[in-house]
Amino acid sequence: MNMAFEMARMTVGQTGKNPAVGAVIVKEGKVIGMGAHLGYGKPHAERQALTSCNENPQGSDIYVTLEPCSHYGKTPPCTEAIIEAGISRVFYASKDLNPKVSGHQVLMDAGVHVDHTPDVAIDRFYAPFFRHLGSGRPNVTLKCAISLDGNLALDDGTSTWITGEAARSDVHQERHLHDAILIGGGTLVHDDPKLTARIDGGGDSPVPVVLLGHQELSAGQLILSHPKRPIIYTANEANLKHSENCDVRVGEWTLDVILDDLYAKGISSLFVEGGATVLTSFIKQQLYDRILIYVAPKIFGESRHALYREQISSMEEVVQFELIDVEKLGSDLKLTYGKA
Ligand code: AOF
Ligand code: ZN
Repeated sequence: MNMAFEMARMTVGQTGKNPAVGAVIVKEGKVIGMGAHLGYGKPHAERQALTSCNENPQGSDIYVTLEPCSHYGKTPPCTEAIIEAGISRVFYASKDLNPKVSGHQVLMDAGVHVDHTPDVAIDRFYAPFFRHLGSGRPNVTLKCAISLDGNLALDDGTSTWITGEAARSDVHQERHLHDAILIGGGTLVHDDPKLTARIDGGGDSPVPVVLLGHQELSAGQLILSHPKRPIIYTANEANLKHSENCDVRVGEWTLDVILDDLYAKGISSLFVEGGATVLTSFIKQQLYDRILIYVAPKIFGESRHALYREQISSMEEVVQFELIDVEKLGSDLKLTYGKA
């Protein structure tokens, strides 16, 4: 199961709305096949593992991180493949809360020995999958880098190199793990960001999403050479001239509707990189699952660039998060929060 879990972990960020799943087939104490679900619409982990078998899987055991599926989706049911292959015993870690899936029962009915062996770490691993499956919206991670005194920039707006190397590579790792990355028009114009994931060995860049409002996208912007086709939400029809390179969505957009729209396009996880106006809207509307705050050991002094752009005049209005994790990255801190 550990091997299966390792494969599932390696494929996070590349399966879209589907869960990352790993499977290992063992016969007479020997690993004879292994596989992972490598992409949305692609064969499931169990079928990948069966395809890779170097001997007849008849009478073998399969270890899967998630309950095998029993429905016709984009692929036929894994239960069928398991039964046809003559596998004797199925061990799975997390129950699939997808209402279409009842692999446990189907396998048992076919006379296969099925063992649900729950594992806290694997259940935690699937929590984001079950969350977006239930909500019908992408999981949202907000990210910002701040000074010790809580500012996103110096008073003159300078914000480059707030955090160090380790924190910056961690951000690229996070980008790699998300399906899409969202910024506001201000950040686009001010920073002209690439929005790619640059990690050792490459990285799978998230789909860039820009909330452009009434602003106009200019032809020289780096985002236009992004490996994935950008999605632009705008109220300005002039942006339709970029339709060849971007998915230009003209209308009066609210964040809820944008999240529904992104989910319909297959985005299951969204990384929001700012700026402050965008972050504030997501926080104010409670549209987030996690907030990552990278804190640099620097004082920016008095500045108009606070993380949250709303006046708070009483303790009742204070925004409260729940601390999930603290990590030291070089001389910076990575604070992970959830909703309180
Ligand atoms: C598994 N193994 O590797 C995956 C499973 O549309 P489909 O056919 O790809 O089915 C997607 C659903 O199947 C997904 O929502 C989840 O419940 C299950 N995914 N199941 O046994 C896998 N990826
Ligand atoms: Zn399946």
